[in-house]
Parts: sequence; C-alpha cells; structure tokens
Amino acid sequence: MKRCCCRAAPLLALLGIARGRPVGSMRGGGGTSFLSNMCRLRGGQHGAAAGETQIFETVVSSEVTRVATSPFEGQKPGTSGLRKKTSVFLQPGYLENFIQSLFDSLPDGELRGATLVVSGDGRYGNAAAVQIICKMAAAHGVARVWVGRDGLLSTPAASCVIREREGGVACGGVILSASHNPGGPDADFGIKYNVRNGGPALESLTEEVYERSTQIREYAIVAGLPDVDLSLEGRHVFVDEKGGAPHFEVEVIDPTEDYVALMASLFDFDALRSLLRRPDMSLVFDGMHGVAGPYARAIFGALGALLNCIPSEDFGGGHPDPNLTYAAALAKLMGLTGQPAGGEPPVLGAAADGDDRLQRGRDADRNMIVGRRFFVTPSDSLAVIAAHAHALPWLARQGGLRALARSMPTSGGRPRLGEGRAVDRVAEELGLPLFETPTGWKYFGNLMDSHLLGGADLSPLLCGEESFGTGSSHIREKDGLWAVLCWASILAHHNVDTPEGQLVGVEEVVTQHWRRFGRNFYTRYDYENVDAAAAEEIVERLRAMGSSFRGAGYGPSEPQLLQDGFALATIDEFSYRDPVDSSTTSQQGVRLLFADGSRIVLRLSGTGSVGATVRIYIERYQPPGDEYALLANATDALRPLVDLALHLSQVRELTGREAPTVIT
Ligand code: VG1
Ligand code: CO
Repeated sequence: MKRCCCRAAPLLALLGIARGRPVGSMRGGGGTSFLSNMCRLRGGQHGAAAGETQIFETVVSSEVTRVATSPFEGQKPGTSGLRKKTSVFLQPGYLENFIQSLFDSLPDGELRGATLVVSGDGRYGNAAAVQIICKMAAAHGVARVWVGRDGLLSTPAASCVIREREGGVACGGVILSASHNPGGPDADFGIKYNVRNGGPALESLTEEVYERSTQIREYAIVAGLPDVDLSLEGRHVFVDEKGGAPHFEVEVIDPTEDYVALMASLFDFDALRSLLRRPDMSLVFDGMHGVAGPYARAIFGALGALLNCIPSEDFGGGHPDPNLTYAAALAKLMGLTGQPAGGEPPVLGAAADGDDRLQRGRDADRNMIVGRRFFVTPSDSLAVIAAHAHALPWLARQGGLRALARSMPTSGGRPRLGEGRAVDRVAEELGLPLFETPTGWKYFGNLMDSHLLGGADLSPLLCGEESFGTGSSHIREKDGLWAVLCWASILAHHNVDTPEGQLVGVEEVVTQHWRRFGRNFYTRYDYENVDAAAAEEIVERLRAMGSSFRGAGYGPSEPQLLQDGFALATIDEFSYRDPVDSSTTSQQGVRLLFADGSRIVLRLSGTGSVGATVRIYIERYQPPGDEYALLANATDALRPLVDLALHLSQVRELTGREAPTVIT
C-alpha cells in the first residue's frame, strides 16, 4: 500500500484489513449496477437495518502493479482443478501465476466491468487466497467480487451464486477447494475456475491456462487494495484516491441465501416437513465439519438432528470422501458398524464430504446416503433417484427428465446387448438417452447446456458418479444436500398414506428397486500415493494384455475363459467424444468386460497431489428373480471378481501394497 487512506478505521487498515466507513445501506442485493447504487447511496443514512446491505467505503490507491515472475512447473489442472501441496501453493507467486494465466485465458473483455465469484471450502490458506485474488481481479478490471462470508461457499452454492444471484450476472467463479483431498499446511490446496454456466471449465480452457502458465513473465495486482474484512457482510467499496470514483467492490454475501432459496424452489418443503414430523421418521445429517454445515443448518435445522455441522480449518493427512471409513460416527449411529447407543437407528442418514475422525470438512458437493442398518451405494442412489423422477416436484413441473448421464466407472456399462444396468436400465425403461462420460463433473455441463450450444434439449438431466457425487441440471456441480433432499422426497412420496409405525424406509425403497431392475454389486479399491512409475506400469500391462487378447482373436463373440469361470469379452480403454462440441478425451480408464455383465475398470486418479493413486472399480450384475442372490452380502458376492482383478492387474506385486488404502 502506498499510503494508508482508510478513513474510518486506521488501525484496521494498518493491520491490512479494510473495514471502511459505513456510508449507507440498501434493501436486498440490488438489481441495478453497483455504480448506480453507489451514487444513490453516497452520503445516505448510516448503519443498516435487518435485510439491508451495509456499505463500507474505503479510499485507496487503485494503481496497478506489474510484478515480474517466472513459470512454475506443473500448473496443470486435473480431474477437478489444480490440486497441489499447500506448501507448493504458498511459494511466493505460485497462486498469482496461476490466476494471471487464468485471467489471460478468458475471452477478451470477459472480466472488464464484470462480477466474479471468489470463495472456497475454508481449508488452510482459503482466506489469504481470497484476498490475493480480489486484488488481482481489481487489476484486471473486474467491477465486483462476490465472496461468501468468511470466504466460504460450498462448491454447489458457488455454482448456484454464479447462475442465480441477480439473475445470473456473474461471469464465473474461482473456487478454492481441493475437495476430497485433505487440507492443512502439510496437506493439499486447490483451485478451479467455473465458467458463466456455473460449471467447471472445460479442458480447452484449462489447457490454455496451463500453456500460459509455462510462459508467464508478470502478473498484475492492485497492491494498494487493503484486505477486506470477510466476516463483515456488505459491500466493501473502494474509491480511488485520485478520482474519487468507486472503481471496485467486494461484496461479502450470506453464503447460504441463494442456495437455500434454490432448494426451496425445487423441493416441496411442506411435504418434507410433514414427513419429518412423523414420530416414526428421523433424519440425521453429518456435516463432517465441512462447509455443508451452515447449509444443512439452514435447511434441516428445524426438522432433523444435525451432527458435525461446524466447519473447521483442518490439519493432518487422509482423504475425506464421505464413505463408511471417514463417516465412522454416522455409520455407527445408523447401525452399520456395531450397535448404536440408545435404541433404533434413524430412518435416513446422510453425510457430505469430510472426515469426522480428523474433524475436517470439505466442499459439500458429495453425499452419502444411509438407511437404518443399510448402506446405499452411490450408483444405486443415482439409479433410485432417476427411477423416482416423478416424485421430485421441480422435475415433474418441467415435464420430467430428458436425459441421464453417469461417469464411466459408475455402475454400469452395457457389456451384453440389450442388458443395461443400474441407471442405464432406468434410462432404458423410461426411454431416456443415457450418456457415459469420463470421470469428473465438467463433462456433464455440455450435456446440460446442449440446447444453448446448438444441440437437443437434454435438461432436466440427472447425473452422477460412483465417488459419492449426484446432481442435476439445477446447477452445474454435484450437490450433496440436494441429493439428501431427493432422498427425503422419495421417502415422502412412498409414505403419503402409510400408517404410523409402517413407514417405508431406505432399505425397502432400494430392495424394491433391485427387484425391478436387478442389482449391481459394486466396490472400489483405492491404492493411494503409490509410486507413479509402478502405477503407469499397471496400466501399460493391461493395455498390452488388451492387444494380445485381440491378437489371439478373442472378443465378445469369442470370450476368453479365465479363473472362476469368468469369460472375458472385451478389454478396451475408454475414450469420449463430447456429443455437443465434438471434443475428444482419451485414455480414461482400462475396462475389462465379462460375458456375464461383470466389469473391472482400472484408472489413475487425477486429483492427487503426490505420487499416483490407482483406482480399481469392480462390479457384478445380479438380474432380478433370485431373491437370495439379490440380497446377498456385497463383499461375498464380489469376492471372486475382486480376486481376479487383483490377479490380472498385479497391483499388489507392482506397488508392493498388500491391501488397498480405502475400500468403498
Ligand atoms: C475423484 C473422483 C471423481 C470426482 C473427483 C472430484 O477424481 O473419482 O469422480 O469427480 O474426484 O471430486 P479422481 O480423478 O481422483 O478419481 V471432489 O468431491 O474431490 O471435487
Ligand atoms: Co468434494
């Protein structure tokens, strides 16, 4: 800062925190441009009543500083943004280089006078990064930045703010999250950009960002802009010391407002309230200390019990996927592991992404659904929600679903002609197109916006991933709380007329689904942080196995007989041609498809920050009809196929790991 110009609070300004003079207030967020609001309000009344927006004005030097820099290696976004060790991000210039490369890659004029969303999941480094990005945004002509209070927005809420706030005026959003990766000074930090539709940037943009990051020479920043007090909701307006005209503003917004309003418009809250008031109904939501907590409190607060809903900055290692390992308290409470203390477990249990053992939480885009003593696999959850589209009010209002989509490793493929599985079979029965995309939410966005890009209208579209991600075209990110509301709506639908004491629960809903569509037994083995060369070798071996398999004349009409009677029909590597923009993505996982509909998929994770993570997805289809086989224990049902997967991949031998890091 060249000169301290903060009029109202010099001490705070000295501390680098702008708590400018409150100059007035206005109702609501305001629909007009921030400049015209500013002019109207200058010199207006002081202080703000409830429901009004506070305005804090600070006089600053708006001079743009160009800082010389040189490229950092490896600023290449993966499955979902750039994720690196926090210590890597903390290197001077690292974040700035990436942001400059990003801003330079956006279309010409995109940022000038624009509104940009900047927020994150609250992990270590979040607040400091928000401040830097605000100063760089000011240097690039951004007129206004929306930041959630305390720098927090869940990933789905950020998508919602971009799409919905003031009618969707934001040009995009910088989301500070490494999502399921652990946070803390010794763990991971992450950053990704979501574009105007609220969804993650496509590879064409992230590739350009990477290219630019390898050639960067300088970045631009308004160094004279003081840090904003992110705990103070309201408009922090910066006026240039020379001209006196407002040139930039950071509006600290209520992080839950837009998201909760959207959920209220999608779901029938009265019906959910009636369900939750039943004496035989109970709901527990585990916020896993993540950013989901405040949203869950706002939505479920009055209706159900809440666990772990205080977000925390986190320290230590581990991977907070919302699975049975990391959501141990919920698993216990729901009677999945041991006997819960105090009577029957709740009817519906749910968790967002986080890790309750380490009290760390994440960005609330994932969800885990659990019934009383009953675990719902994410693939089943997606299929069940799809089969209940008629019970979801906003879908019914929009004339029902138009399409379904799932990532490739999500259950399940179509190894046998005419026999789709899980969500595929729901699509078949409903007569809907089903899209199989590579791993990562960004691939769903084009499908959802197909009609805006010259293609057919595929929205409303429902989609999901096996990694506890479920969502729809209501936003452009996976959405944990939305999924819980879907499940509550499904239970409400099944229980409109059920007498008290005979409530249809999660297990009944899922087993009814299996009886109709069959069941996909499913498991994923993760070998985290293994030697990268060993991981590559595993993939290479499977590719070579595919070549000799085809060379020997094997294929769907001539399967190769393997151990335990498994007949291998295909080995291939998944690639994707986007039906909307025709872009292609290759090498997205090796698939071994069996004649009986079983499947082994192996791919390397694209979200890790060190080494490599091998993911093996194992799936077996059980057609309806045989009640005993349908209700079998999943571990038993999958054992022979798991053994085969370990044997064929040689994962133990090549990584030196006896057991996977996590089994889901
Ligand atoms: C993993 C999951 C993928 C998910 C991605 C981001 O990617 O497999 O399904 O979209 O994480 O989720 P990978 O490349 O590590 O397998 V989140 O909640 O961390 O944004
Ligand atoms: Co996440």
